[in-house]
Amino acid sequence: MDEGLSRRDLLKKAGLGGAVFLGGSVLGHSVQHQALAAADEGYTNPGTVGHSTLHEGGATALYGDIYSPPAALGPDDLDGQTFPPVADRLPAGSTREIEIAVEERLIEVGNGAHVEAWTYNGSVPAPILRAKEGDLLRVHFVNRTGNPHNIHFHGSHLPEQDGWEPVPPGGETTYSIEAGPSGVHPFHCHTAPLAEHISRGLYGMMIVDPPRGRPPATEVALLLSGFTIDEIGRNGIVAWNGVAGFYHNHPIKVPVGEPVRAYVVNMLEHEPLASFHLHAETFDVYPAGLGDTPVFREDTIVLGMGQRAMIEFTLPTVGRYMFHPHQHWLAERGAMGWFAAV
Ligand SMILES: [Cu+2]
Repeated sequence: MDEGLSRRDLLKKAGLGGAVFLGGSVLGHSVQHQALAAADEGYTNPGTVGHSTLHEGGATALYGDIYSPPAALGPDDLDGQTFPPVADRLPAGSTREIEIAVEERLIEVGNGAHVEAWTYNGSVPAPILRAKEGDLLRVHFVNRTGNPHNIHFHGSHLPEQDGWEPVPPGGETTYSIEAGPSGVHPFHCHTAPLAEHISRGLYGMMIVDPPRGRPPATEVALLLSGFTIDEIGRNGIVAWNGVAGFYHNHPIKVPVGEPVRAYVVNMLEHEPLASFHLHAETFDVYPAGLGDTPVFREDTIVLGMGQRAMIEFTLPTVGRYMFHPHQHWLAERGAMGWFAAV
């Protein structure tokens, strides 16, 4: 266990040594995003105060101390999880080699809240995977822990490549999966007891692009999950992309008047249902990201465990648009966030 590593170090490490598609960047973010960040330098959420006040006895943090992000995390430190990598252009039917190692890490999921996590490639959630429909994924899996683990992908693939069989400590295997259908699919450990293996951090999302791609948009990834803090079987912290309150303190900047596409995944263990609610605007919903026409339009979608959606919207005026699960006890444990249309 690398107890000396901060969350920031881990994210950096994941960016350098995480799952790698040969010929493509996994954790890069778009040029467009960089331009937005530059245009809105110094944006802060006026409703949030630092944690030090709380430690000195003043209960001024909006949702409590551990529900704020670690003090060491800066506004850009979650970019690798927030902005999915752009799919590289390989010929149709290409093979992508992916390395995934299970490692134990002490991670900081909220301000001062540390979790003994089981991770894919050092981060929770795992680095985002991206492929094109029909690509052959060769997933080289190594278990560098003292417990059995594995990796099971949602979507369609051969049943013998389904990843439910445990890989023993020190063991390795290779899964061969044809990416598809196009959409957004979670992957997670499927070793018993499942609730523990998932709530300790073994999950992530894979975005599968249709062969001809999708229309241009600013793309955002939002994976909801939870962490055990003081009571087994209960989410002491609930977070988007693994860090409590991150998007509350650091709104996700998107361009005003331009299309936004968000991949929203629910991996929240111990809760029968979660949801995603956007304030002040509605969005088109593609359940599981399937198909190329939206199925309905909403401002709130309900997601069971493992369910996900691709949503598309345009924020018409400059301002902050709140998002959170509409189960407010989940929002208040760290899953509040904002889009900032700039
Ligand atoms: Cu596991």
